[in-house]
Amino acid sequence: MIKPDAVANGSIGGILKMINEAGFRIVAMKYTKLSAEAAGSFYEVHKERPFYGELVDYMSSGPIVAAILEKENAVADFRKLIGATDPTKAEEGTIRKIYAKSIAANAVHGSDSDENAEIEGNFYFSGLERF
Ligand code: IDP
Ligand code: MG
Repeated sequence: MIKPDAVANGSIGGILKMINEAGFRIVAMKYTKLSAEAAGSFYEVHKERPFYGELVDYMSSGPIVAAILEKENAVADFRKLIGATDPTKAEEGTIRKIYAKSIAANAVHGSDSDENAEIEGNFYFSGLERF
């Protein structure tokens, strides 16, 4: 996902360029907006964490870009491309280092396992929306 802060400040193109240049294939993509309920459900695994309410408010605050990306070793390679959750700790040249504003508004989401990538892909896309 490209998160609301990055969409709002015109970073969609720059982020997609980095994703393309890193060798990911786009299987599905959409520009959409999460309701608070949908954001709460997407981030259900974090519901006990202190920032959950803030995260749900933020993720439903404006449009996002959702995509399914394909590549050999995609989960690990995408986490490497986006960098650490906290942009002040992200490596130079990573998407979050370049585009993220804060630990909460950190520009992009990446799945943390193949299993969650499957779940999160199904959250946004039906089979007919994948190419
Ligand atoms: P990740 O996105 O790097 O996998 P997670 O720990 O899974 O990081 O947290 C999910 C999202 O919750 C983060 O991307 C960020 O938007 C938000 N978040 C994480 N830690 C904090 C925090 O300490 N304060 C506010 N928001 C946070
Ligand atoms: Mg995570």
